[in-house]
Amino acid sequence: KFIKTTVVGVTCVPFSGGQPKGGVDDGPIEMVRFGILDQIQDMGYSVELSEGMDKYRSMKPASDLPIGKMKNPRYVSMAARRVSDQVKAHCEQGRMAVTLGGDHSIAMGTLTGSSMVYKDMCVIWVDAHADINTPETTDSGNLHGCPLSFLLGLCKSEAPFDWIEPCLRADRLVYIGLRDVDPGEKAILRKHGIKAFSMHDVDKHGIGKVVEMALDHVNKDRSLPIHMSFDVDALDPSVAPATGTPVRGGLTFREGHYICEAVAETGCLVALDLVEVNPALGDPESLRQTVAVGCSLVRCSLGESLL
Ligand code: HAR
Ligand code: MN
Ligand code: MN
Ligand code: MN
Repeated sequence: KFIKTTVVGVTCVPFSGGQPKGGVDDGPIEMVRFGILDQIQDMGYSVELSEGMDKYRSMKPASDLPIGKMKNPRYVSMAARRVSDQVKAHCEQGRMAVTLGGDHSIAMGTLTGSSMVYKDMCVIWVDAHADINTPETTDSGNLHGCPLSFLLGLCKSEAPFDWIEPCLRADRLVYIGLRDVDPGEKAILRKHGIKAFSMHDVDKHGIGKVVEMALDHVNKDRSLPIHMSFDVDALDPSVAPATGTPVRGGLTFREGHYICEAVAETGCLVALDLVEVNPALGDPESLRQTVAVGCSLVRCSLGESLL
C-alpha cells in the first residue's frame, strides 16, 4: 500500500552503547553471515545496503560521561541520529526499511527516520520490555530501556537528544509480549493510556486474537503505515537465548512468527527493526539458533510465509 519499489533498504547498526554487554554490536554482521541479504534477494527483492556500517563503532566519543543517570548519552545520540538519516533515506525512496541491530536504543533513530516520511504511521513494539523509561525513571541508566519516552515526547528535549522531535502519538503505539515492566514504566503506560498486550494476554486470548486486537487498536482500517520494532527478547529464551536481557515465559517460535506474518499480511509494513541479537552470549548453538530465528522473523515480515 505504501511501499513503491521491490527494493528493501537494509541498515546494519553494529551498536551496543545503549546497554552494558558487548557483543550485541555483532548482531548485524552475524545475520549477514547467516545469509539474510541473500535470503531477502531470493524472495524476489533487491537489497540496497546503507553505507558505512563500521562508522557506528568508530564514532564512539573518547569521553562520554553520564548525564544524570543516562549512560553513554552522546554515543547513543550520535548513532541514533545517523540511523535516522539512513532509515529516512530508504523510506523517502519508497523502500521497505529493515534495520538490524544493535541494541534497542537505535529505535530512537529508526522511528524518527521513518516517521519523517510517514507522518501518520503506527508502531507495533514486540518486546519483553516496555523501553519507555524516561531519564528520570530509569534505574539502570541504560538507554535501550528508554527510546519510546524520547519518541513520545515524555522527557524534556535536552542535549544531546534535542534533535529528536516527538514523532509518535501514544494512541498509535501498541505492545505485544511484555513481561518485565518497571514500576515507573507501568505508571507511564497508565497515564498515557498506552495499549499493551502482555504475555498474560497472549495466554488468555491466543496470539491470533492478540494481533488482531493490537492492529485494531492502532490501525482499525489497515490504512496507516506500520513500523514494527521487534526485540528478539520478546521470544522465549529457549527460542532466542543469545540476547542481553532474557526473560522467561516469552513468545514461542510460532507466536513470534505469527506476529510477523500477520503484519506482513496487512500490506501496511513500511519499516522493521530486528534488535538485541547478541552473538557473544551463550554457546555456539545458542548463537546459531538466535541468529537463525532473527533472520526468519525478518523474512516472514517481508511476506515469506504468505501463499
Ligand atoms: N527496564 C529495564 C531498564 O530500563 C530493562 C530494559 C531493557 N532491556 C531491553 N530492552 N532489552 O528491551 O533498564
Ligand atoms: Mn527492547
Ligand atoms: Mn527487550
Ligand atoms: Mn526489569
